[in-house]
Amino acid sequence: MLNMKDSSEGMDLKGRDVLVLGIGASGAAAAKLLLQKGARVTCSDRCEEEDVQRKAAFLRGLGCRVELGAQREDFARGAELSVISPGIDPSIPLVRELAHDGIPIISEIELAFRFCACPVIAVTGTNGKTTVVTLLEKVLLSSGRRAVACGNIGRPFSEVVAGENSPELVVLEVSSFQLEAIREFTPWIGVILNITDDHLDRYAGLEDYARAKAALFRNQGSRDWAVVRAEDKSVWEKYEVLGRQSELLFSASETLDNGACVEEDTLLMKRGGRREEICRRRDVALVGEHNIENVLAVAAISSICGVVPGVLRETIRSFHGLPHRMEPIVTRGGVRYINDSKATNPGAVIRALQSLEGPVLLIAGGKDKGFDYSVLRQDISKKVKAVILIGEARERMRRALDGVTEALYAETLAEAVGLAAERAVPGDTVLLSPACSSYDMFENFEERGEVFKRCVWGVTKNDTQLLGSRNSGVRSQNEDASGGI
Ligand code: UMA
Repeated sequence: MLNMKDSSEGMDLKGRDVLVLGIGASGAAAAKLLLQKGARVTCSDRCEEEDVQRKAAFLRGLGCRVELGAQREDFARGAELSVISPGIDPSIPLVRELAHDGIPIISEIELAFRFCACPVIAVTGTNGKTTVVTLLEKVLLSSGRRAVACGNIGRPFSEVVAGENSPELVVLEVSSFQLEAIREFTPWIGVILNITDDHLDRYAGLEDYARAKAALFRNQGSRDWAVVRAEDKSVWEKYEVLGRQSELLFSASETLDNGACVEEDTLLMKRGGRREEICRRRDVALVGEHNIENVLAVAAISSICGVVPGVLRETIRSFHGLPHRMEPIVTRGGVRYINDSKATNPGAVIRALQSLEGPVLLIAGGKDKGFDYSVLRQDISKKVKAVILIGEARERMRRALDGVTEALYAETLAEAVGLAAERAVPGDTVLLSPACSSYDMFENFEERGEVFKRCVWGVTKNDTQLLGSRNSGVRSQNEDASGGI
């Protein structure tokens, strides 16, 4: 068995038997990195579908042993180390068996970190991670740093580490799943943007989910930095992960003596008695108040990295954001259509609603992750004229929102857009912001957003081309479990 204590500074994996669980993006990248380091790699994936078969054949070609199908508890025999994909729940029998046998289980980001030659800036939080990571990468590149964005954003960290061109800085988007199996992973700058309910299908509650996120700061020492939202500082203090590193705060609502904040309509960076103007509110090209927070977080990190304010300001001015995140589609007949398909939890919907002026027709629903949707009542009662509900969660959502606003059901996203368009008058906004993941009706949130856009551009509610790939009904739990989380 691999002694994890003696194995920092790279880990000597030559000739070691390593088990990789899951051969999705992160598992496949981990397997390649392990092979590069001389390990004997066995991969296991429970799925036997065609695209997984293809991936398995490719990995076999590289020299891995790959088993598809039932992940039997005895499968792990002989493994000295195992690398777990983020989408695999650690409570499955195979993983429990590994733990029982004392075989170290590490996440793919832990493996990559052991071989990463440059400092890591790791960004987590319930919402805004991808926006912050993307904007930060742009800021750093504009200031002449060889920075690379990777991680939960899509490109696995292991792929970057195994690549030929070593970056100067890694900007890593990190999910709570990836943090569950870290050991020595230590970001130079750790950032937690915010925390609200999410992934309740994996965690017992907010407490459990927050504990997983807090692990980001666990190994940090005096040379490292924790960047947190001022309003959340007490949340992280509870987990005793702050204090050893330096801290920098950001806040869109509090004036800070040290940190990134807003005074009147100016975004400011205050550090060590110095006060620098970042930009005016109107310079921020991103839509919504929550994006002011995201920009402030980027400003705080940039300041630690020594980026000059001019570069930061120009990048903020020219960054219009990412698809499917409060993405304006069109204004037609005085009605704005906004695609916020990435809003897969209630916190994201609250942020979306708070950032909009005027009446909203809200399209929500999808795969039910077990949220308490009544947290939406207050903002919905203030802004939403009607909520059009789709997908598996619609019945529970309707009950949670009972009496707050008009609630309608639609069988398909196209029908939902049609119903919203019929009710909208000039000045209204039709907003897709589902509070749910998409897997009951679509491949992923991107496909849901694309279908929404096509509906908005061309909609007629009877157009069957616009119904979404799996829109013939709600998939069963089991079927859903085979893809994504
Ligand atoms: N699998 C098993 N056994 C199981 C469960 C799954 O073998 O019990 C297999 C599946 O059959 C599949 C593989 O594991 O072949 C999938 O692994 P995965 O779900 O970990 O997905 P990856 O393709 O490796 O992608 C992961 C992240 N996915 C998840 O965390 C669910 C990607 O984030 C990330 O971009 C990628 O690694 C690279 O780092 C996606 C995501 O949805 C975007 N993240 C969640 C989010 O943002 O909310 C956390």
